[in-house]
Amino acid sequence: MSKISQVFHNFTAQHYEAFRMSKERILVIGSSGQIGTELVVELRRIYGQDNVFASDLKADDGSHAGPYVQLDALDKNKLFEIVKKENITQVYLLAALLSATAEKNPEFGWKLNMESLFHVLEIAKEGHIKKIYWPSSIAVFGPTTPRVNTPQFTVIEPTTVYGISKFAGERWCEWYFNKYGVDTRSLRYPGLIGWKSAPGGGTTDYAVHIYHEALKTGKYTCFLNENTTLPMMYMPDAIRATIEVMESPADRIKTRSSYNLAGMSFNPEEIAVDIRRHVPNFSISYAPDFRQAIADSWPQSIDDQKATEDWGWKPQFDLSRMTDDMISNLKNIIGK
Ligand code: NAD
Ligand code: AKB
Repeated sequence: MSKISQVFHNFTAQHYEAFRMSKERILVIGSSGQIGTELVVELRRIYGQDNVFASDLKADDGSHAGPYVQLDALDKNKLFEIVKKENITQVYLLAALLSATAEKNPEFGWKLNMESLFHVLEIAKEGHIKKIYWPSSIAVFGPTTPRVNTPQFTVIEPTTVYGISKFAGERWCEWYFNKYGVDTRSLRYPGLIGWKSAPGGGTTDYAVHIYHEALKTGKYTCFLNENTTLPMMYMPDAIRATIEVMESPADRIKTRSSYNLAGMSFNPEEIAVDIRRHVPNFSISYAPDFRQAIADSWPQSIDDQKATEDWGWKPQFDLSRMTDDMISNLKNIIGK
């Protein structure tokens, strides 16, 4: 069995050989962010370095191992130019303002999150792109949604700018699929946690910062209160889910808005207790800010049965396995 197929349990070595031979040309928009940094590496491993184009608003800092282009996702002409010039077949659109940042800049949050999606959907509708990945979020849910084991199909009344934009985006993805056959795929990610990249302005960011601070200073002040249970996922699971949903045969993707996706659920006190297995004197204090209200409007846990049934989703990391991996990798970086 190849190394890749050991990681991606859904696919065999033959699948990966087929992906490598498939001549896919992939553009990742927003590639310098928390997810893009890791996703690009994985996509390049599967499809070949030269077939995966990283792109971001940020200028090329020379750190990219493969092709990189500076691109504003709001610039449709330049986006179209790149798609045509590089024969792009798949776009992963990751550029967005996340929950906390969008709440502070609602107009621009709405503009970026919606217009960038329209540009990609329109270019796909005209037949220039075969497949689109666009992430949604647990932020689509609101205070009227059942909070425990939130079902795939339920009341959806988001109360944040970010959640409203994600919900609208889900409806547009489904509409472009139904109306024009655009092959849109999407996951409602929970809060994502990884050691390779920094989070970009969300309500769940504390669950990354806490590991860094535990190792650097032995203490952390959390902007959510101790009982705030939220759905979370370790980045290797999220990257695997993303590539699995994109590589599943089209007839297995029965939900064209966005799939619920679950990994684990915990609150700040529980993650602190788990970190103490490695850093016994770690202390946590609480100073909830405006992000508390956002977190209080989101689910505590997610029912992702549909993703399991349709394309075989299964998470691999729970809290303790994630903590072990985060701490051992961060120790190498931080030098403890
Ligand atoms: P991030 O903020 O870390 O990264 C976003 C990247 O997009 C940044 O590198 C930024 O420079 C870039 N960007 C911003 N504006 C741009 C523009 N106009 N043109 C091109 N690039 C631009 O975000 P992330 O955490 O990597 O999230 C990626 C996607 O996944 C977003 O749609 C987000 O809503 C979704 N998501 C993330 C999480 C999470 O926990 N990280 C959870 C749910 C959903
Ligand atoms: C955020 O907190 O905004 C993101 C998300 C769950 O969408 N991490």
